[in-house]
Parts: sequence; C-alpha cells; structure tokens
Amino acid sequence: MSNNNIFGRTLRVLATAAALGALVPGAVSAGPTLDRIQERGAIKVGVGTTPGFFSPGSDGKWQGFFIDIGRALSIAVFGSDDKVEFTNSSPQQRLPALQAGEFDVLLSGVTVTITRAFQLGFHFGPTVFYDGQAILARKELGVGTAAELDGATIGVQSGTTGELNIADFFRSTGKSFTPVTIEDTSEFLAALESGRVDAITQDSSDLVGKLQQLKQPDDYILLPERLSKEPLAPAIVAGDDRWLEIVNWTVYALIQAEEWGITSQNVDEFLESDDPAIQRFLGVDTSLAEAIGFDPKWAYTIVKTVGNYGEIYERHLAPLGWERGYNQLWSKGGLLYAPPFR
Ligand SMILES: N[C@@H](CCC(=O)N[C@@H](CS)C(=O)NCC(=O)O)C(=O)O
Repeated sequence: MSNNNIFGRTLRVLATAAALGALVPGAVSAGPTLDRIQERGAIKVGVGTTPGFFSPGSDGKWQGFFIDIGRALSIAVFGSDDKVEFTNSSPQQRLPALQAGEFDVLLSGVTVTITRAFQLGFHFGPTVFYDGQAILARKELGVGTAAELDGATIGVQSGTTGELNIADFFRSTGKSFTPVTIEDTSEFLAALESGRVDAITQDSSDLVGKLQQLKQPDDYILLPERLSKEPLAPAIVAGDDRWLEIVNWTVYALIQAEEWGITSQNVDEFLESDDPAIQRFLGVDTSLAEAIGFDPKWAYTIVKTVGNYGEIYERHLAPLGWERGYNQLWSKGGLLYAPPFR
C-alpha cells in the first residue's frame, strides 16, 4: 500500500506531532475552537476567585481545583501544562464573554442547566463538582435554618442560578425576602460584612471558600439547607464537537486514573501493567491514540503532572474540610464515572 494515501499521511502527521509532544487535533478534524487555540498557542479559560477552586497565588500563578483541570486541558492540547491563561470574570459577564469568543472554556463553577443548553447555546463537559446552593447568614440574626429567614434581606450575585433559585425557594415556602442583586464579588461580600444584607446565597463551594476571606468568619453561619442541585461543569460554546470531546475526555482521564489507582507518584510503574486497557490509556499501546488523533502520552502526562481527580481534590479541597460526598467515584458510592477508554 502506498504511503501517500490518507492513512499513511495521517500516520506521518501523528508521528510528527507525537514527536513534538502535542495532541494531534488535525488528524481527525479540528473544530474552530481548537484552530483558534492552536493559532494563539494557549487556551483561554474564564475563572472565579474562590479559595480552593481558583485563586491567584503569591507568585501570580493561579491555583485550585478548577485550575488543575485547566492545566490538564493544556496538556491534552499542547503536551504541557503551561499553555493556558486564566482570567477572572464575574458570573454576570462570563457566559456572554464565552459566547463572544473571549474564552475557550469556562472553569468557573458554571451549573449545567437546560436553559443554558437550549436557549443560551452552551455545551457542558462532565460534571466535575456536584454542589448545591447554600445561605450564609449573620449569626446575630439567631437563625438556624433557611426557613427562619422570613422577611430577610439576602444578597445574590447577578447572572447566577442562585439569583433564580432563591426566589423559587421563598415562593415555595410562602415566606418573603428582599433580594439585593450585586455583580461584583468584593461588593457582594462587603454587603454581608457591613450589614447591608442579612445573608448571602451562592453555591456552597463558593460560600465555604469565601468565608475565609471575611474578616470575622465566626460571625456567620452556613445554614444546613441546600436549596438546589448545582452540578458544576466546564462550559463551552455549543457547536464544536471536537472541542467538547477534548474537554470531556480530559476530565474522564482524571476520573479513570483514580479508578485504576494510577497517581502522579506511581504512573511510571503502571507503564509495566499487563492490563490492555491501562496500556491503551497510558499510550504503551499507541493504537487507541492513533485512531483518535491524540498524542499517545496525553493521559500519562496529565496524571504525571497534575495527578488524578482524587489527588486534585486532596490538594485543593480537602484542606478546606471538603469531604468527597457525591464527588466520589461511582465505585465508592459517589457520582463520578468515566466511560470506557476503548
Ligand atoms: N453555579 C452558579 C454560580 C456560579 C458562580 O457564581 N460561581 C462562583 C465560583 S464557585 C463565582 O464565580 N463567584 C464569583 C467569584 O468568585 O468572583 C451558576 O452557574 O450560576
């Protein structure tokens, strides 16, 4: 068979790109987002500012749970974890900014909703953190549950699902409240501290993290109710299947590595594994990567550099007291599940 047919050409593209240590997006078919990313040489990611999930470190480098997912994406696309730019954007601004092409993906605690999928035109990768909406109230109110907040003034962040859920909650309980809608995060927190509002409501991930930023954390109580389901997932603009699948399988690689017990520490030992699925996953057997147009070492490099899902969780969220809960592997009673790597 001549080496000039499509198969031969694809193999040569694969070999060249693998030598460069990069994913081989063009080998199957690159979408517009990937084209743009490769031309730019970096992935643009919209993030928030919640400790544990995303925070700029003292060296100016972003750190956190979602940041590590962005680093994993950078490895999937470029073979290294530093071809990614993180930019803070308010919950109000970030979906329009994504739609306008200012970001390639949001890793900012965006909740998957049917309106965002159908009416607003976004696609979502796998849920990476199962969350729920909570309320943080001033202790001096003396309340222990959300239902006791009848007549309270509650701060909500504009553009969030929380803005809508809190109205549903009070409507369903027959109680009243006065919403104070605030876009800016510092102003949102300041409103609670100054007593302008009695309580604020947001994803529990956000409130637990932001509690650390309040001057007197002990003055506030996180009420026990979770008012909603907030499955937080990477968000991209709808209509770019190739980019969506790269996001999907990057997250699945983190989850699958944890399921197999493959960590940043022991991944090299797994290169000796006799398990054909692990050989395909780590690129010891290159057939799968070649078939889909990925650098055979993409998953290996992700795990080696960033760790598996559990390691990321341990590194950033366990120190804040987060237990795994729903964010545990399906095989350990949680909801995290990766489809087969075959
Ligand atoms: N999950 C909600 C809320 C998203 C949200 O507001 N996330 C937090 C981070 S978990 C945030 O960005 N807060 C503003 C900030 O961190 O500056 C939604 O999708 O509407």
